[in-house]
Amino acid sequence: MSAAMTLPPTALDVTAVRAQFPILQRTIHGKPLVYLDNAASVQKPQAVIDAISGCYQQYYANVHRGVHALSEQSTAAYEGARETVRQFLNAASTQEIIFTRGTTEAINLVAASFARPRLQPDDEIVISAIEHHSNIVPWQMVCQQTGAKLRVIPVLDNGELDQQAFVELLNERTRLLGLIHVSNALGTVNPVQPMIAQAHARGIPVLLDGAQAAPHFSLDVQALDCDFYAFSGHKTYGPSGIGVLYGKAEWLNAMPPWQGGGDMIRSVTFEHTEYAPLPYKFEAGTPHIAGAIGLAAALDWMCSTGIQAIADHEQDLLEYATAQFRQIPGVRIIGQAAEKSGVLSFLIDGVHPHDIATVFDQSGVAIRAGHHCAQPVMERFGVPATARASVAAYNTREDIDTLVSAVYHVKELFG
Ligand code: 7TS
Repeated sequence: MSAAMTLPPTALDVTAVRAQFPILQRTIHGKPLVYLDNAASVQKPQAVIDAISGCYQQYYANVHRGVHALSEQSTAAYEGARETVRQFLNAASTQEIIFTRGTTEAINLVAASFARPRLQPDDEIVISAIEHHSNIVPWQMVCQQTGAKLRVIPVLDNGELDQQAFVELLNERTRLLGLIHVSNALGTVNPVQPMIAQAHARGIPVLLDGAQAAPHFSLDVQALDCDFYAFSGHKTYGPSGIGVLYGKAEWLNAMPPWQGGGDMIRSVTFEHTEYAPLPYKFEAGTPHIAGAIGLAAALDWMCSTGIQAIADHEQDLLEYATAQFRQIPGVRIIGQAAEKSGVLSFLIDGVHPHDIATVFDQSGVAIRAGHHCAQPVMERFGVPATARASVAAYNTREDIDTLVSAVYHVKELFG
């Protein structure tokens, strides 16, 4: 292949993208599927489906164990997947890439192994008012166990974090900043780079929840200089049950293992166990082998499709949808940050979001309605739930037109 052919395209060929997703051929209630629930989970391209079935059909065996050919091939593919993730995040070393079940498990690992042993009573963990529950509850649990306190950066009416309040929250007792990179409920893109710099200026390490950023952005953990970064495979066109924790080697080396078992040891006697080096120290037991291989295929798919091209296309769809929603009487958009990605959360006067989603479904339009595992965000904006449309590479302006028609249909039905 020539160098020119390996360069990612600058603009997205959406027709070609759509042709790679078999599920988009489906009809729902007799209507073509318009899948706009991508923030919950994204559909999978054929390349990912093939990578997973290829693993099981051609070379599957347990990893890091056998000397037989299949185990060696399987191990090479699994470790190759780790290298693909390293490149995707631009981490310095594969030692810093831990495979987990997803974002949730990655954050729980940091809470249990990094925060819990370090926290003293009255120490503080700072998070924001727009976190997903998976970046709230693990810290609450660790606070209960240690006597530390959770402090929360408030959110402004437009969905942006209050930066002045953020700076004032940081103090000599702050032990960690845990921050959502992109909000799943509002779409807000947080200004993580200056916020990390502010925290680091006070010696405070930072964890980023990248579950909603990894599907949309080109990431560089070294440029961000974050201490930990978490994301999920199923939101980046890969399988569910696999995700990633990136951690700086200096922290990971200093942290005790999280779970004990096979694969995370160098030697075991009843008196003493020597742990394996990074990253294996944090991967006890047989991992999700085909999941890691599928995730690598997904990240390869994103890179070859062009992450910037995907991002530009999604931004166009979001702006196209937002402009139309603003024109519809009785429709209110929740989350109007200057910088947004992927997500349009909204309400229709007098209609419960669950009814919106149910009527949409009859038109073949899949969205999510509810609190989006971000109940404090709902409380802050004084709503029990929102309806949420979220875009991916394969969505089109026609999908948005169908969405807008569905909104008018709901208004007619409930008007
Ligand atoms: N963090 C954010 C920002 C998320 O959006 C999600 C999932 C998670 C963490 C948890 O990821 P998991 O893969 O470990 O479950 N968000 C959503 C959502 O918005 N709708 O369904 C799942």
